[in-house]
Amino acid sequence: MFNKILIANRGEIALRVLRACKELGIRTVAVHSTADADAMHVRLADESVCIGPPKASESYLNIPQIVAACEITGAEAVHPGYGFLSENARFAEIVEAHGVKFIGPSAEHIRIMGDKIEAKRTAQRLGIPVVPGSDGAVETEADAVRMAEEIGYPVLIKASAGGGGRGMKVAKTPDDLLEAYNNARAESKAAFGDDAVYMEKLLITPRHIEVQVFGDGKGGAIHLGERDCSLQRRHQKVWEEANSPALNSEQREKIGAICAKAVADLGYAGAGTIEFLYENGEFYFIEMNTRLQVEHPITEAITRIDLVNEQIRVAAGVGLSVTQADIEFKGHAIECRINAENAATFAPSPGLITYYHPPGGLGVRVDSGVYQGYRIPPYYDSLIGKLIVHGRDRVECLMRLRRCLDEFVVDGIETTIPLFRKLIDNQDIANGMYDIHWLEHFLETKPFD
Ligand code: MV4
Repeated sequence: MFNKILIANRGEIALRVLRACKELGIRTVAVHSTADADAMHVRLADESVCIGPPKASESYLNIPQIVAACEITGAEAVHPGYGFLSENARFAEIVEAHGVKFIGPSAEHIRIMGDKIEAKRTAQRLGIPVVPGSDGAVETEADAVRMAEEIGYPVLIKASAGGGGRGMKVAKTPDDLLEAYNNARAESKAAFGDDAVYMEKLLITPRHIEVQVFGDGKGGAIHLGERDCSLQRRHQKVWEEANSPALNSEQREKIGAICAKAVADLGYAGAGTIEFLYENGEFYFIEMNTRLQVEHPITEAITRIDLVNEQIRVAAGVGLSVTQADIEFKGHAIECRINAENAATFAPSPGLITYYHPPGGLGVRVDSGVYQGYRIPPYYDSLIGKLIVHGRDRVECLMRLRRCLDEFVVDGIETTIPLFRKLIDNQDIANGMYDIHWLEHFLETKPFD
């Protein structure tokens, strides 16, 4: 096992990783920008290194500084958390070239999944069901026209270098096609320096369901069920559930087994998430994430498996602590993302937390790096914490979540907690009846007016 791990991240996820390290008896190195000198992950780490000014491009994304911090402290491995350098294949390569283990999959697997055309081709080859669409890139207008006729309108043009919704264009009819196609290419070129695009059938009212997988890097793999992340706003997840209210255990085992087999055949190492759109009982692969995800705690809640512990075990070469047969899905979990934002407008609201009282009790987890007297810096993502609630079933989980939202006090800044108090009173939410567009429609009803 490693003696010392450097955590190349900040905020709640740096703390999350630090906790897993402590439980394994591994010493921790925090890195931080000058804006984060007072952060909880820095306070709790055994050592810390300041790696630059507030701007992420000069600190948390600064590869030479992070590699230098590894060398100075003698860290044997780097955990990248999520965001920042977590899906940067070059970072994984550079770290390993310096004799430091990257806690995550191989640079090659990161690279494949970062190229959305390559990712989809790989998924299909591995037996994962994909959205009907072009076989690879659509290289000319003539090909676009031919493909769209074959697929059937409406179609969606996606950037191969995109992901997370960036650079997507809809063509409802043949009249829209060339504009959508050329705009997608131009925007992709401008945003990513790559104009490769591909085409898919547009699914109208799907859910977003993702399967948590884990590869041992030696041809073995498991799945840990799915998460329903349909409640999003502008491609930002707001509320996630495990299990999905839309699936039964038969469907869960079936898609889970497909994903685990694919990941095993790929020789994948570490945590991964296979994202699907789900409509009319069918799964359609869209992307694979090669990192730990924000919403991983709901999977931990229903499986009682520490995913960061497993990531570290796999990276250290000691293998997973569980087999597929050991994994049971118990009860229901929901995560609410607490952002430092106005709940109605989503305007960022950094600043001083003057009072802080998180909820507690049975089945309640709050992952956050904030504390009373902490000043949220304005430079980073507005996620300041996550409320994760577990119950024996979905009804108990919802009742417990309502209680927790009543208890949660964060003063001095605005947060998204009031939005969750609206959602918990909604009948569609109570029934688990929502798709990827539900939240945006709900917000159009002006719930705070
Ligand atoms: C789609 C789609 C409909 N049809 N693909 C958006 C983010 C990216 N990961 C994939 N996305 C979508 N791909 C086809 N063929 C609709 C979306 C989409 C979406 C997906 C998941 C969660 C929220 C979403 C919101 C709008 C659009």
